[in-house]
Amino acid sequence: METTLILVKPDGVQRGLVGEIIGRLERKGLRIAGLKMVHVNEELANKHYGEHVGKPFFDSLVKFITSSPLVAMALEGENAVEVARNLMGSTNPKEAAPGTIRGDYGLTIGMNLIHGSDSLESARRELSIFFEGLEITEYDRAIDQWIIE
Ligand code: DAT
Ligand code: MG
Repeated sequence: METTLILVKPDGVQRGLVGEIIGRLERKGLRIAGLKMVHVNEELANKHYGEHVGKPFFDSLVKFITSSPLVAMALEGENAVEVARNLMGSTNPKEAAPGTIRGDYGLTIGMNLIHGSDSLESARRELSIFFEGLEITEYDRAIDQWIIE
């Protein structure tokens, strides 16, 4: 079972799309293992987006992600990393398929509503940035017998 880090970015929170976005991931069958609102500061943003340091869009990315609170979520399930990425859609909402979160709600690349870890390794690193041990919870859901073979 994988756990991935999802962020409903500041634009998603400001636009009142938190419930819609989390609902889509939840209805897919993924389990919420941790959830909180965070106003990210510059230090945390630099850590989270470390791989993008030096890229032309880095400064505006940090400005955006620190501009207003976001909702951070640890999401668990079989192939959770890939499944969540598929539900999100391509990075640029202009190219994201209809039916995906970015495809349905986004217009420009700078405001693409959602972050999802791109690999298990990134997920482990990013989850440790946003969550401490007890904030990620193990529990059984009765419904899982109807979701997981
Ligand atoms: P993703 O969020 O799909 O994993 P990424 O890790 O390549 O995409 O980039 C992180 C974020 O940075 C992305 O969600 C939006 C922003 N970004 C990426 N490429 C960009 C570009 N060419 N111009 C402006 N913003 C960009
Ligand atoms: Mg990425």
